[in-house]
Amino acid sequence: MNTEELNQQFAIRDQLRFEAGVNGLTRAVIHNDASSAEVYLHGGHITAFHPHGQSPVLWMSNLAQFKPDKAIRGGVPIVWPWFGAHPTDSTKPQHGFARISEWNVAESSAPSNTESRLQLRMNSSPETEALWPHQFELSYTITVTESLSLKLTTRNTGTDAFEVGCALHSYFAIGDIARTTITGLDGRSYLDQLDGMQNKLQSGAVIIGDEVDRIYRDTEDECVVHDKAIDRDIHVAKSGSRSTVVWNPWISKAQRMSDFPDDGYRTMICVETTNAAEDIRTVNPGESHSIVQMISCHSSPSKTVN
Ligand code: TA6
Repeated sequence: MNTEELNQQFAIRDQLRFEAGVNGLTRAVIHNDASSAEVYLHGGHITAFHPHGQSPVLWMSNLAQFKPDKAIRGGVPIVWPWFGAHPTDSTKPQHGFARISEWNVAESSAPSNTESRLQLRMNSSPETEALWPHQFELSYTITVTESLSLKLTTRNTGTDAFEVGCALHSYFAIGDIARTTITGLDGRSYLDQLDGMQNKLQSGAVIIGDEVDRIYRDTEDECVVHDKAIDRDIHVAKSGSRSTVVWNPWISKAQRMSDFPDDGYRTMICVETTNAAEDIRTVNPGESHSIVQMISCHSSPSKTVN
């Protein structure tokens, strides 16, 4: 559908419309009395979430390439149906193909002037089956209020069970990585992707002073990104997931990524709601699995209220 047809069928007066975004890629622009947001149909990719009165919650690379065969750098990439490299074929796209596919609009609604909902959908096709030989319907429900709720549902529409790894790979905007900590993972074990997937134990808050790439295991807990530089706490709650990934590329990896500014590591942190490592899920024929991430902002308690 072109933007005119999308607006005829799904636009919501004063809350939701479609337009040509960067490089002409179609995006939904959401603006209600609570927040604003942007969602590209390319990759089903949220590129902005901005509660009124707050600074942007999601980090976006100023070098992001809005190209059909490339994932957008920043925002919330959808990693699906495998996390990381394909388990047996390294020629297949890193982090699966959902984030480099064109999604369709299934529904839009505005339950109130402070709540906007958009559902995107992606179905299996000959192209997807060439990469991953299963039939599926993938739906993504985005609910924008003063918080952001993301629900990714995998339905097996085929006749054989399949395994899915996935992530809502959220990039959060912070004032300064040196003044940021992450709580909610104390006492959890994690696989260190930078040290041969060694199993290690988290003690206390996560402090970032170098490249970090960890799959935290067996946790359903909410994480909080404490951003002391701007006195903000970003709460990342979840369901349908028992693994959480924390990633910051730090200096040298940032320099190696062409779509990532060299100093970008200072103002971003990824806290990802995942089904990764041993948390991948089996979906039987006719059944579904949903993974949900709920993002909300609060002024940090240390902020003096006057
Ligand atoms: O989620 C962490 C991670 O798997 C890292 O290893 C790093 O590769 C990051 O994802 C970004 O991956 P991408 O394919 O988007 O460059």
